[in-house]
Amino acid sequence: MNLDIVTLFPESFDWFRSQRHVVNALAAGSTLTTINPRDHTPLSGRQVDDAPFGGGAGMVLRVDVMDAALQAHYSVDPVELRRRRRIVALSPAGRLLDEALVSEFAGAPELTLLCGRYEGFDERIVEHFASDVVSIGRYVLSGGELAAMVLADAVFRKLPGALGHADSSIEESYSDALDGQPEYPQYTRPAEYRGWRVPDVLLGGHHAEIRRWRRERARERAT
Ligand code: 6GU
Repeated sequence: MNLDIVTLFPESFDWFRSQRHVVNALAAGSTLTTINPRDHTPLSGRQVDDAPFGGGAGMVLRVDVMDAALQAHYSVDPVELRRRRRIVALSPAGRLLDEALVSEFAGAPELTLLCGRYEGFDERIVEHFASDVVSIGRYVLSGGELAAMVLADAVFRKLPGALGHADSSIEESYSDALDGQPEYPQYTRPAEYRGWRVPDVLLGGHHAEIRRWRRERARERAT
């Protein structure tokens, strides 16, 4: 996966880049590249945003600046670019991200995420440069960076090798339906805490019984 993120705050991805599953994915050949529109703006004073036409609070990321940034990085007209790769604009007004959409993105060889800031993007960025508009929930964040990290985290953990050997060896006991997440309750030591006991079946070592118990608990949770 070659993941590019267009952001005015590339340093906000430093922590994300250090996460183990991301480190593993990068070691296995994936890439994570940030592109800062400020480095490519045709405007003076490294300007990237402007006041909204019609008035209102906040600033809007300019379409000419996004055009220049994409053009500079990909050496192709962004209008053409979105026919060649998924260009995802992160916006609270977008399609809700779910596991199916994550899987779709994880299956793409290349992905570009556009982070808006301030009051968001000039709508022409979304209309003419983006192939998808995605939201991570019905609430408003102050920028697309956190949403991009949520999307990137969910995508990277699906890539082969991202979760490492230890995790893949226990994959069989995990549900396909939830993409590697156990849907049954998990417990660890201590076996009893403040009188709260771990279910006996999990302490017994009878693997067939444990499997059955987990299947039943998973079924309960699904309903
Ligand atoms: Cl993708 N962006 C912003 N700014 N806020 C959001 C969001 C995205 N998804 C939910 N809230």
